Amino acid sequence: MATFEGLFTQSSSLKVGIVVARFNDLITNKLLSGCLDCLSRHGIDVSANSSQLDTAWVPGSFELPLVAQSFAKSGRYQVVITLGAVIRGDTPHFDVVISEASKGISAVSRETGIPIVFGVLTTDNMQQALERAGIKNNLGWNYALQALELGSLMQKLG
Ligand code: INI
Repeated sequence: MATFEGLFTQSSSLKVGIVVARFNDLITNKLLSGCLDCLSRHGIDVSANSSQLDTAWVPGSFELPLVAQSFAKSGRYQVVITLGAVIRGDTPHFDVVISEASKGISAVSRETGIPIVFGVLTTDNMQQALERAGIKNNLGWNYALQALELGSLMQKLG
């Protein structure tokens, strides 16, 4: 019987792509900094001239799947992280954006076989988003951990 588990200690063999939405960038910048902090503390070079990490900015969460697809198809990355913040407003726009982002990201991940972490906060208001982006906890950190685990697991599965 084989048991496959991702490790958090094999980061030297990983190249990570991060796609970040600029919409609500008060939140997404905080998610990104939590993400980079976690990657760095697990041995990923996050410096400006790093060969282990690339970052792309898109206008909003709706565009995350397209650029995640480009990253995933490139063959350069073992894992991709998407970061966004979709905050409920007075119109149904919220539902359209989060639905397209979530369906698109999972479709791209399955089509390409590259793990793509769904790091899109979905909250009723800005206070909830701030709490998850650093006031209480920075989920960017968790998204990076999930990326390390999945990248390592997929390498083991070959
Ligand atoms: N994009 C977000 O990332 N979060 C939101 O809360 C949001 N809302 O609510 O409108 C949002 N809209 C922009 C959208 O993602 C696209 O960038 C835009 O529609 C252009 O395609």
